Amino acid sequence: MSINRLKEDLIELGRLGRKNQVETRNYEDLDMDKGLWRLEGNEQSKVSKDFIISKMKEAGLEVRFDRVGNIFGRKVGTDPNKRAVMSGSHLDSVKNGGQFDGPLGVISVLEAIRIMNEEGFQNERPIELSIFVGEEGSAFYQGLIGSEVLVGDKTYDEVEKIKNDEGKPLKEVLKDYRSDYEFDINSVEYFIELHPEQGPVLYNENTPIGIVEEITGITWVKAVIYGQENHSGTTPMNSRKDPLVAASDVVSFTDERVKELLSKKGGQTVATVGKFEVYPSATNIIPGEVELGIDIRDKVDENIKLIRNDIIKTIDGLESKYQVKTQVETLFHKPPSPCSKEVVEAIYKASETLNIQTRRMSSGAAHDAQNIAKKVKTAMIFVPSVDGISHSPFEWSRWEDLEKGVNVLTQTLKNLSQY
Ligand code: HGY
Ligand code: MN
Ligand code: MN
Ligand code: MN
Repeated sequence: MSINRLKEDLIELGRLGRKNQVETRNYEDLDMDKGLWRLEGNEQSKVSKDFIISKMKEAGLEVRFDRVGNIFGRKVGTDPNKRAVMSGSHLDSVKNGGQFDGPLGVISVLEAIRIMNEEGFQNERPIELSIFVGEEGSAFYQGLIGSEVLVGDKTYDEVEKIKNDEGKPLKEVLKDYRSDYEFDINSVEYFIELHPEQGPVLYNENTPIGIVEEITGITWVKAVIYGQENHSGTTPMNSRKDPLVAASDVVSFTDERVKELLSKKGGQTVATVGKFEVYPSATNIIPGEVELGIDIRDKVDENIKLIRNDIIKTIDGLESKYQVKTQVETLFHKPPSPCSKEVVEAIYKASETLNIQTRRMSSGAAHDAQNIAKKVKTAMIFVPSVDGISHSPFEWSRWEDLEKGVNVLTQTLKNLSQY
């Protein structure tokens, strides 16, 4: 396998995903201005999709788009009656994100297929490369929407209508990268996603490969707090309706409540107020409204619901405390998702064949794989994230780790395509 070809493709995708198209080849040349802004429908997203589609065609894949812009590339097998082995990830990034979260799981499958082509490997099952739309929720605010449609958690009709920040529906935003085709998940037997761990475990242990047995549960809550926009100089403190003071209660409550739960029960609950938008945001104006995006995760679904309900209660209590109005919406909820033992063992066997050290683990990040796992035997392969950093311009994985990841993925796909 040629790590250089994989490396060139990943670097080119990284270049296409940045605002000013700068190139980043090594960890040393990263800085805060070099994040990716590949949001569904923007220019970076379009040129990146064009790049990938041309590479998929070069590799001889039949490329198809479905109704919500998921992209599929099929390598036909010698036995078309057998259900496919699917592998893939997402291309979209978070705002100012890293260059491996998503694209690694796409380019790695492309590279595996190119290797099979060069070796003349005859896969019995079809091999399906999948690129899921809108995984990060950075353009359409709800995450994992492309893979949700494939397993029926949302319908094609619902997702086509989801609006972006400009109020445009997905169907319009992605009109050049969609068709009326609906993908049938029952045509798939196995699914694997190769992904950076996005946490510190593998890197700190210096273990090259993680085999994911379980993926975290996750819920996103959107809250808007409406106050009374007013003059900062002429409005006495006791007659204000300040949504920003009210919103700051939510931030400190979220942090304190999770730490209290952890001190009582231990575990790995996390909660983050990652989105905090003040309107109109000027030094001499008491804000009119504040929008919060709250992300809650745990391997235990009950804990997610407990924290979410307590946060919602706190938000409801703001109305009397600060004379503000509030609106709260749970955008989506995914329970913790176990992976398939059969696929976990298949990844382990492939790693043993290649004499590559592995460890089993759970995922703190959410993934399309947790949706697909509802209908298809699924597992994930992790590679180390340098310093455990992700969702940041400083996200990085070492090329020698990626080489091992792609080799394990290739061997696993070969094995599963012959079962
Ligand atoms: O948010 C996540 O965990 C994933 O990276 N979308
Ligand atoms: Mn991500
Ligand atoms: Mn990801
Ligand atoms: Mn993912």
